[in-house]
Amino acid sequence: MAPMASKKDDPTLSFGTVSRVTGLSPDVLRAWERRYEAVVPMRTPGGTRRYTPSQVQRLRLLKNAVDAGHRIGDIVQLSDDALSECVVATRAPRRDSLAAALEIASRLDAPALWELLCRELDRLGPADFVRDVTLPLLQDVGDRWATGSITIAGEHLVTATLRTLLGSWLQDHPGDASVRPLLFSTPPGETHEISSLAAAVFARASGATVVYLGPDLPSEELASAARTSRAQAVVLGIAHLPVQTARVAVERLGAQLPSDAELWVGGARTQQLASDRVTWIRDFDDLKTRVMGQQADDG
Ligand code: B12
Repeated sequence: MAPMASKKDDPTLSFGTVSRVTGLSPDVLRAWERRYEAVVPMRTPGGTRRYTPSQVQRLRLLKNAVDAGHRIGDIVQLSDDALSECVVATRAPRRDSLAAALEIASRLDAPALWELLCRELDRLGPADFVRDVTLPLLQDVGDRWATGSITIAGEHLVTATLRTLLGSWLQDHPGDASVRPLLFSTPPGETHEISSLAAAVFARASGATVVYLGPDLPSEELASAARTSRAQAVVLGIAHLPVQTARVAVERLGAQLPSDAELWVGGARTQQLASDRVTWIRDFDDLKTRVMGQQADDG
């Protein structure tokens, strides 16, 4: 039998929200549960379904694999990792564009890199562009940078181009100004900004109103910005900062933020920062789930 929901501790989502977030129609979602036990949602005392973030994530993986041409009955037993691999295998064309971007960056051809990335953004849309091009490209650049197979100039060109492209997409897509925004930044000392910017674009593409403040902001500034903008949450991205340093910054900010503003953290080792005050954002899918959950709460 399905366990009972504990809504207070667990940011569970309703059936309707899960249907919207995953893109699965209510009929398909019900059929996947009934026939295949794709997930077993919790039930409120009144019998209403509630879904945990990890169940939503699993439904997304299943949908991606089905969209990629697999039959639900063949894949429903696979682990999350195996499902991700199914999907990655169908994204070969994007890997081609990553290889092209790296080759162009290594000969420092700025206009060609701009053109390629603009084309990919148009073709894929912002959410897929962030997840399937921006993040893997930076990871590849990082690997090559570490082994010396791309120059520092090549790495800087990729970062600068992505920052301009994602920044201008945000400028061109302002959210609803009457909605309380999510503020994106990084803690003091964290100059790696692209994953925070990418997260802001992803959240905007998922329907949130966002304000991107750039990296490396003192907590006093962030807290004051949250008050000024009546932020729903401040979202910090962390790439390199040691956990202890990040913890001090995050706790300080948590104490300074208005009580109705949440504090979310994502990125390397940030799971260790989770507390009653601080919500750990596992990955971009989790970010989307929480954005949609907030919209459902507001609506
Ligand atoms: C570009 C880059 C820089 C640029 C940054 C420019 C800019 N404007 O952002 C510059 C040149 C400034 C730079 C400087 C340094 N860098 Co650097 N840099 C990189 C590089 C190549 C890409 C970083 C990036 O944007 N990654 C983007 C994404 C793909 O990776 P990510 O940050 O890990 O984020 C992932 C998750 O953590 C998550 N995530 C992250 N944030 C968030 C937020 C939310 C809300 C969510 C949901 C998820 C999420 O999403 C991503 C996808 O999974 C990486 C290599 C790499 N593999 O990442 C090195 C890297 C991060 N740098 C590194 C280092 C060591 C440095 C320096 C210390 C180098 C030096 N000796 O000076 C300095 C540090 C400066 C400082 N004080 O912070 C190391 C960090 C190692 C570590 N973990 O400790 C890396 C990994 C390179 C390496 N292989 O050694 N760097």
